[in-house]
Amino acid sequence: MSNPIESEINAFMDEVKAKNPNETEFLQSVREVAEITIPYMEEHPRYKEANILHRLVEPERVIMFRVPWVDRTGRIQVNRGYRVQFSSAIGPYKGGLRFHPSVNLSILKFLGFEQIFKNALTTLPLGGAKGGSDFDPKGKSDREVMKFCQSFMTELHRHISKYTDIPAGDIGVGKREIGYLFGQYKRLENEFTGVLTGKDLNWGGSLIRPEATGYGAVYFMVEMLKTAKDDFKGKRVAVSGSGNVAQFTTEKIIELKGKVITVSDSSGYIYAEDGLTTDHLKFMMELKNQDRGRVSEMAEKFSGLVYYEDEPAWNLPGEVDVVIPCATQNELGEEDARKLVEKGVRFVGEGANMPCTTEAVHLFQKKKVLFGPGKAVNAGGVAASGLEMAQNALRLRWEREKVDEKLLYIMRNIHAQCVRYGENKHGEIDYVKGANLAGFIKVADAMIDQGAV
Ligand code: NDP
Ligand code: 2IT
Repeated sequence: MSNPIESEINAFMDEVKAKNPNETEFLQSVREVAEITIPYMEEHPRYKEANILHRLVEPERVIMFRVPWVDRTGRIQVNRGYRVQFSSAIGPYKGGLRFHPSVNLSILKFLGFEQIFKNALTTLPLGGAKGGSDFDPKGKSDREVMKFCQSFMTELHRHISKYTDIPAGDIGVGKREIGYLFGQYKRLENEFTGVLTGKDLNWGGSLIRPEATGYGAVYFMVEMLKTAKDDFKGKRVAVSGSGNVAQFTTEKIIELKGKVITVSDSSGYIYAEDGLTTDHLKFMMELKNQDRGRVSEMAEKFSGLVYYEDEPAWNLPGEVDVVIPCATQNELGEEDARKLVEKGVRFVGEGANMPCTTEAVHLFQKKKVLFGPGKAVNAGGVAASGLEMAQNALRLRWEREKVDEKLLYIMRNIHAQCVRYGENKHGEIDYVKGANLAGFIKVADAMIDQGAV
């Protein structure tokens, strides 16, 4: 027989499942929040009386649209575009756009739902949203990407503004895509405003925004390691991915004298027994950002690097102290977690959104591995986006040091919130509980203040 709280969680999940059948990623992210907030609400009935959780899992608005565009051969292609405007309780909708063939409503709803709590943790006034398309920028020419972005924005522009909804990048959406999207918005609205973040420095971007998610993740992990009276020096760190988040996570760890022993892409992973050097990283950044190549080319260029085709980084040979998955959702499962525990991992931080499956998270926690969830660990990116919005509103640009200092302060504050709401009487920190509760309370209080809207 399950206890009454468990029954309540299961009954709630059954309801959400009935309304959102087949949305596995969305249901996974909702369950994590429900498991933590439903017991809390037993002791704080005002949230239950206001029916907060049922209201929160219903997006304020979902926009889904056709995106037709003409490819280089003259053929008319069509993709599906989305924007999930999840919650505006504490600020205008804010969150990235993802262009990847795997994009569907479930994935964008999970990302939008996560974004609500993440944005609340930053302490900035930002609501939660996510959007994107099943368009695949891989193998497309710059012109094709431009055509697609222009068509995407031709529909999206009527649903966003600097006061309503401020998109940014995510997987497959970087500086190039943000440029084309911004250009089309400006043309349609005849307005030069900070409606997107992640802009280039020349036209309204912020210093440190490109670095912010990776740097922020490492700033958070530094605080986590401190709770165990430890630091990054000499640590063997397994990173996955080789995109924006992986690149700047790697850069900061090298600066702190840690050893990044793996990076990857969807084709395989690179193993660096002695840790990646700044030369390796520079090559990887050019390879990924300009040439749009594959990590396998790193092993062709440098003799000390080994490439493993079709394998996740978690298969790495040798020992590991810290794991920071920075690629995509559910890339690290229970079996991977078990192997990593055997190899000695003590600290895990999600650079990506929900890269660890529920079972993997539970295993890490059972084995007393300190585990930081994405909504806390990777919040530095959206935090710097919030700082970009502030600079746009003030019509000025802050120095690199100033933005970096604010980012560090925000990440330390997020860590402190996790400790405040997640520490038990033995001094053990449950970061999943801490991050979810801290984010939930802020949003729930705002919803109560604003009434049934
Ligand atoms: P990029 O597009 O820059 O890089 C994505 C990386 O992940 C690439 O190495 C890519 O490999 C790999 N990847 C993507 N999809 C898959 C897949 N299905 N299987 C295996 N590997 C995959 O994206 P970002 O670095 O910006 O984003 C990475 C993660 O971080 C995402 O979860 C994103 O939501 C999250 N995030 C990003 C933030 C940001 O500011 N950019 C902020 C907070 C979180 P390949 O080249 O082979 O596709
Ligand atoms: O997942 C995320 O937090 C992002 N992709 C960044 C969102 C943003 O608005 O900067």
